[in-house]
Amino acid sequence: MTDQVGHARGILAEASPVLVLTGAGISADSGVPTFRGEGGLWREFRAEELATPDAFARDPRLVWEWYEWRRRTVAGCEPNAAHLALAGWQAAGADVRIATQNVDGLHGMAARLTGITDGGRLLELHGTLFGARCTACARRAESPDPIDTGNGAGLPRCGGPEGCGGLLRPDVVWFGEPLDPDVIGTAFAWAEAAAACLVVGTSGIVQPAAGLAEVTRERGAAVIEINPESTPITRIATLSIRGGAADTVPRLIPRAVS
Ligand code: BV8
Ligand code: ZN
Repeated sequence: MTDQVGHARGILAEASPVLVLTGAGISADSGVPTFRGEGGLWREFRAEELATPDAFARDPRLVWEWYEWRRRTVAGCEPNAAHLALAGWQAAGADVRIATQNVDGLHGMAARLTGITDGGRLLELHGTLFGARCTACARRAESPDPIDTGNGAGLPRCGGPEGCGGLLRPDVVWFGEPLDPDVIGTAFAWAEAAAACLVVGTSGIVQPAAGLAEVTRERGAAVIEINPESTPITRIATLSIRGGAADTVPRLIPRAVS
């Protein structure tokens, strides 16, 4: 793996801009359960069964309980060496643009810890666990206080002076819902412009996010994958390195900035 890491570091040192596409695997080393690995289950449900508008319409309390559990789980987690290495690379002035599928906020936390204030080169493609929005008037709200799911009445409602009293939902993109057109539009523009795409910790299953790496590849640029397992992205990767994010990503950052 060492010569692959050296080769990948060489490619990334020459490439600008670089698109970094991350998935749940980059946060696994921070203790955040992945979707499809062990621990990705919650009670007996799978993410695809709960992260949908139908599931929320059917049982908003169950879905809020799941998001509450995930928010509590993530609240105790810190960015790991992979998140911090990517933020450090950006802070050192490299044109590195991060598109994450994760809703755990760890990239944003790493940026703040690294002194990055503009946050402008981070797209949270699927929203955030730490926000909510009104199902009636679409107003965004801070993540609600712990949800009293003892009874339906305890579910978070659209409040405040302009509040309409509508039921709040987690501010994430569910399966079957379109991504924010500005967010995914920018992400595909980043993929088109990228001289290399670094893909870290994604099973490459969820679209349209996983398609970003293919766009970069189709433009003839390099795709470098970091994952302990092979994925559908492996077959298009210039280099696919079997390794964990926290251990491998810091070794990829060009020497000049690491
Ligand atoms: C949409 C937010 C259309 C919620 C999530 C083709 C084109 C377009 C759409 C589709 C399509 N085919 C199918 C679809 C529909 C669907 C889809 O992709 N389904 C999949 C299951 C086949 N896509 C959608 O529904 C999207 N919407 O297309 O809308 C539309 C247009 C107009 C009008 C109406 C509709 C919306 C998708 C977004 C869903 N929301 N999350 C929440 O989080 O609660 S997706 C969810 O999965 C998470 O965001 C997660 O990040 C994401 C992807 O999973 P991964 O991040 O890859 O995580 P996973 O656990 O799978 O893998 C972890 C990897 O890490 C593994 O490979 C493992 O080996 C590795 N790993 C483990 N440890 C480490 C590690 N790697 C490194 N280091 C380690 N230590
Ligand atoms: Zn409202």
